Amino acid sequence: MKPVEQVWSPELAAHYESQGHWRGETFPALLRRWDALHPERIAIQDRTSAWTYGDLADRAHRFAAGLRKAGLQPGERVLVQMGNVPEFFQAVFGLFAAGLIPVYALPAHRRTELEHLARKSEAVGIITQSRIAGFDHAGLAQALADTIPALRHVFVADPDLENACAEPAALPEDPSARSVAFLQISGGSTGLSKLIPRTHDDYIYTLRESARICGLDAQSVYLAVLPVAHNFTMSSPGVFGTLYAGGRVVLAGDPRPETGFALIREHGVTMTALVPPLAMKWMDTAERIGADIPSLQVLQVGGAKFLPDAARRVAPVLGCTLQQVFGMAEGLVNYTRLDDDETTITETQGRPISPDDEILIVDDEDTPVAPDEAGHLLTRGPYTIRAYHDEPAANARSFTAEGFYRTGDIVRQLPTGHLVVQGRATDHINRAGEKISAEEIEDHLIAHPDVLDAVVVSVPDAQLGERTCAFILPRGGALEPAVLRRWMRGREIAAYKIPDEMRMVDELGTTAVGKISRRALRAQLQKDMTETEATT
Ligand code: OOB
Repeated sequence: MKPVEQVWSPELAAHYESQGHWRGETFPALLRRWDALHPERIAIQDRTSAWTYGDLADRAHRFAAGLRKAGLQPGERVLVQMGNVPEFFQAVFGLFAAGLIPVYALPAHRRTELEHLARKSEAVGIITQSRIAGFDHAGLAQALADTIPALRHVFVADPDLENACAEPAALPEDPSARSVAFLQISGGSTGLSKLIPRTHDDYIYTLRESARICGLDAQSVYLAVLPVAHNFTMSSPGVFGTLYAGGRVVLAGDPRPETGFALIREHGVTMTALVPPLAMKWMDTAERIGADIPSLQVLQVGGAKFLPDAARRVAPVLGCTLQQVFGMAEGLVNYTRLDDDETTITETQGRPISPDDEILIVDDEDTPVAPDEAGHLLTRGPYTIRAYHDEPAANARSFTAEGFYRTGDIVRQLPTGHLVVQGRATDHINRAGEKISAEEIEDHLIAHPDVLDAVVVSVPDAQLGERTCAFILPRGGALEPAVLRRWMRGREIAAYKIPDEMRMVDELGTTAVGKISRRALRAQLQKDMTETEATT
């Protein structure tokens, strides 16, 4: 099995340590500390259950003992595909306590994505629920285990994880804080998702600082609306940051505004986080039927660009402070600060967490642009990865020789350090915060026997921010979009990846599409589509 690791240069690592960013804390140690300090306090709640920090520790440790008893060994990887349920935390902290490495899949993922993640991480097991939003996840997990010999263990958390627990037993020693705690997944602009190894030291640093920047303390109540496995909901400050601060996490079963408003009222929620399309839906509903959510102090919006006009509505309509969050699973997270002036809050995407986040804004030749000019955002710092797991080619493309991560985002920086996101240089579609690789979808379309070629682009969309449009060059004869839609469903991919629009064309501008010309072609089609949109 390939080791997972994340290595910074010795000089930078020493610096991050000397600055007190990396403090040698680990997730299993955090759980024991919370249990020792405030076992009676409520940690996690949903519609039907409320777990104290003591309950969480007890359940996680018994699950860890069960994992050990089942024969799983420290350092092995386990996929976790769960919705916003308390058992997610039992699963993940149980894995940490047993020295295992969670790989976070999203609930929307289907066989194709899971199989890729399982193979790439060499996972030995999967933890899932029997159903999420009506889909048979237990069946899928079993089918995966039947096809991938290394994937030997299937744990289904229904009605709970008790069947997989054992009496507390000796657990392995805590891992090094420099070791990898888990694997997040990249939105991915080329092909399939890549695995992002995050260490205990680097991730816990973001929790500590995010909780401080966002004003969290033991009185804070955070409502998780977006999937908890996503980096935004997990750590900015998200569910883990809230637990780090000793606060309470409330889990929403669905993202509807009615559900959210009811949970905020019922539990006295002080903070929640949404992607822009959801934030707009919540504001529209609040204007229509009222929200009555006086406890809500901060609404975070991130994952995709929140336009200033919409941002300006948050405070008057929802009666809370807006915080914009511009982050990435690879590391760098920017926040507008709660005491920034209104223009900064509504017109920028915030500034970095750390004084040691290095920001470079460069032109196509990697030369720094003039101050306030837009360019490619490159970054390096105490919690931004230096490499994806087992991706030599992508690593060579995505990181500079000095270890800066090429984010693919086009930004400009104000004299205050705040960043304004202007757009994106890489070929992914940001559909309501879900990132879709154009190339991945093209590959699925081109696999159809009647498709000669396909190019996928994003189109501005009032609701979603961006939607996906596929230009299809059929091999000959008529090809119905409905046929291709069925084909795409048959590929067993996340539903959000199926193109919103399919346009059959007689030509795609150039036929012998190599990598370079395909990019040019995408750019051209993108431009044509955007101009058509603007005039209709
Ligand atoms: C978050 O993480 P990912 O990994 O799903 O996506 C990262 C990409 C960024 O590179 C950028 O293209 C886009 O999502 N993005 C934004 C944005 N926040 C993310 N674009 C414009 N404005 C924003 N506010 O999406 C993520 C991770 C942690 C915290 C927040 C978001």
